[in-house]
Amino acid sequence: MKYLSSFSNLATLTISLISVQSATAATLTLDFTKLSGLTGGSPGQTAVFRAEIPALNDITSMVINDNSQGQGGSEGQVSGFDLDAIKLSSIFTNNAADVNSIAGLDVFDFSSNGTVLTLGTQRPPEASQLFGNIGGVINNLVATLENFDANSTTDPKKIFGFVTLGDDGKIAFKLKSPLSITTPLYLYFGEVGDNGEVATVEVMGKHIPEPSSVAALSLVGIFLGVTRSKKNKAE
Ligand SMILES: [Ca+2]
Ligand SMILES: [Ca+2]
Ligand SMILES: [Ca+2]
Repeated sequence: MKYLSSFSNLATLTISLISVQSATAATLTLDFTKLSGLTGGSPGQTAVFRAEIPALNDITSMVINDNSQGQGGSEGQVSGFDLDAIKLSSIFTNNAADVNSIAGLDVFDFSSNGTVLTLGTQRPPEASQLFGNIGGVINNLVATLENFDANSTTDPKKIFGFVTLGDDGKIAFKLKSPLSITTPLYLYFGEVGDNGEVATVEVMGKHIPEPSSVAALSLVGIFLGVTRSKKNKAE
């Protein structure tokens, strides 16, 4: 009976140590790479960037922040980063021309339920509003964030297919449901015009412990469990 009791304590302790470790929340700033070539509508001049998302638990949101420092691109309604589309995929590509045809995960909701747009500022001369939103909410009939299809122009008859964040603006994507990644995935996003505007990308999730750290924690748990059971016997 005593043996069974000690074993049960040990198992409980080991599991609780692991769950404490796996619950470590993190906001990761991702590094990204510019793909070869361009894509988009007509004219199609969307530069595509790829970031690798490491293994994470319960990813709830991603944020794209304009980091152009007021440089690059044009002014007025297209000031700052011009987001054509965003896609999360298990497929790796180096070619912007491929990004529309690779399969994407169904994780984004481009309505106001799944996006929070924080508009930045316009460079003068200012327009009535930044492009691709209505009153600070994404107008996805115009932005089409599921498609790398932007017409890279400020011609009012042709401008289409993206949302402009403004200088220091940002857009947060709340995923449809928390996502766990056990093998790395690729996040692709497009900047209309390929004209020097840049962004930072953040992912909010929880670290998955490395297999080696789980093993180490199990050993710590066993050691503590044995020490504790010896102490209990002495009492
Ligand atoms: Ca711009
Ligand atoms: Ca688009
Ligand atoms: Ca641009």
